[in-house]
Amino acid sequence: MTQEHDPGPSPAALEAARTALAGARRIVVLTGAGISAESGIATFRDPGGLWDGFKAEDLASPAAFARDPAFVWGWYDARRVRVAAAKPNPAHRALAALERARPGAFTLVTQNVDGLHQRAGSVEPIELHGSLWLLRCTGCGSERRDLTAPLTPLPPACPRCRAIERPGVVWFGEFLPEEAFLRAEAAVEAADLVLVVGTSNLVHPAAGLVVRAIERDIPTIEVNPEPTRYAEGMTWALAGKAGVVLPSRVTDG
Ligand code: BV8
Ligand code: ZN
Repeated sequence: MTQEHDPGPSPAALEAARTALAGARRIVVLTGAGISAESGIATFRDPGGLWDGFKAEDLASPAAFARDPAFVWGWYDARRVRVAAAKPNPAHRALAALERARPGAFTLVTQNVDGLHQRAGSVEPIELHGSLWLLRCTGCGSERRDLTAPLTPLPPACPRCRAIERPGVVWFGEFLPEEAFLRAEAAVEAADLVLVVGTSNLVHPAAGLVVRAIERDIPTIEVNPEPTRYAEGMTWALAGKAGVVLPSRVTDG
């Protein structure tokens, strides 16, 4: 595939990407924290990101939780409060509109745990890293959705066995939910176009889905203000904010 890298999303690249999207029959979209940035939700690795001042292992790991569940829960609860007060932005809405416009031709895979895709109208996106809104019991393993923010008491206690519950997210060193990851892999294998929005492509195995799309030599589009490590391999690396580029002409959402 030819590679078009534009200084900002040039009209030609936007138009070409939009035409490719319009003609695609099996679209896979992979999103990361950047798609929620314009909803005011800090990303992970941009300056001022969620993990500023902390190493990821300090917060998003089983060891950290075992060491100090209240500390780790404090961070997750603060994120729940911030996301509950946030709204989906035009990027989330553009993807939900594209999904409605292309029934059966569209799969959304997200690394995000904020649930903003669902609040924008996306139906059951594949959540590779779980959800802020899921609680899992450390005792009996039961899971429940809970939308209250802030949570009290913290850490929450399992309604069934009273053991403390953990956030229903995937921590570093933990396996991704197998069914979700297999579905995401299968979707990328069958895709005839992959759109990657707002991820630094640093976290595996999610980033491996992008590598696979590039290996398959199908049209690939990246939407990110900064070129990522895989920008060179993209058919179109559209430099811009998701909330500006996606609704504009890429998805005519
Ligand atoms: C595992 C949930 C098997 C919790 C998260 C292979 C190679 C290298 C490393 C590994 C590997 N295999 C495993 C590893 C280790 C590790 C890993 O990948 N580490 C990295 C850091 C090197 N992976 C794991 O541990 C995974 N598990 O592999 O299990 C195993 C099991 C046992 C023993 C060994 C192996 C589990 C990974 C999941 C971790 N959980 N989150 C929570 O959210 O608290 S990851 C976390 O990072 C989030 O889910 C987030 O989505 C994800 C990725 O970050 P991004 O979404 O990309 O966000 P980031 O801030 O990095 O980037 C934002 C981007 O947006 C930037 O590019 C920016 O330019 C852009 N942007 C900014 N504004 C905008 C924008 N874009 C568009 N518009 C804007 N306005
Ligand atoms: Zn329990």
